[in-house]
Amino acid sequence: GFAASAVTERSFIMVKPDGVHRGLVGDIIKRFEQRGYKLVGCKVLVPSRELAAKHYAEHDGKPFFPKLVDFLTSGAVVALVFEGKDVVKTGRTMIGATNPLASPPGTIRADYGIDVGRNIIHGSDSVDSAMREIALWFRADELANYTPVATAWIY
Ligand code: ABT
Ligand code: MG
Repeated sequence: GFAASAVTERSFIMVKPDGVHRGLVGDIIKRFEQRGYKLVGCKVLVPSRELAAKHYAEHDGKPFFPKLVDFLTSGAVVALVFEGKDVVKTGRTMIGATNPLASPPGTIRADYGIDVGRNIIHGSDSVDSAMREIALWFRADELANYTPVATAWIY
């Protein structure tokens, strides 16, 4: 309704090196903006192996882990934080399945990818993961607190 609600759920979204090299950054940000999500963090960096390994700590020891770290550190990524209602779950729905070939049409991975090792984008898989990942990739003073004028038309 017309009362501005305070929806503070946040997700960590990252355009992976393949997405940056292919020029998909603008399109990915646009999809989240147009859905109604608020961009509160944004930076471009080439991740260190230490940062990549911490990000994917849940996969440490699995056979694909070294290649995964190689891939994530192979170029620039764009680290993003989006905020808004149900952004963690809805972000995962917008992103699609881990394997782009199994991802439904209209999802980011299906629209741009065909390989599980080049799946363009990361999104936090739970609110707890989001908090861990945001703290890993951003300092508190790198996140912006503001109320967009359009909020009353989204909520
Ligand atoms: P992320 O958003 O990158 O975490 O992907 P998602 O949560 O959809 O899938 P998970 B299971 O977390 O995969 C992490 C990365 O590992 C790659 N992967 C995964 C493989 O290469 N082989 C595998 O068998 C599995 C399970 C895919 C994911 N990203 N990349 N690049
Ligand atoms: Mg994951």
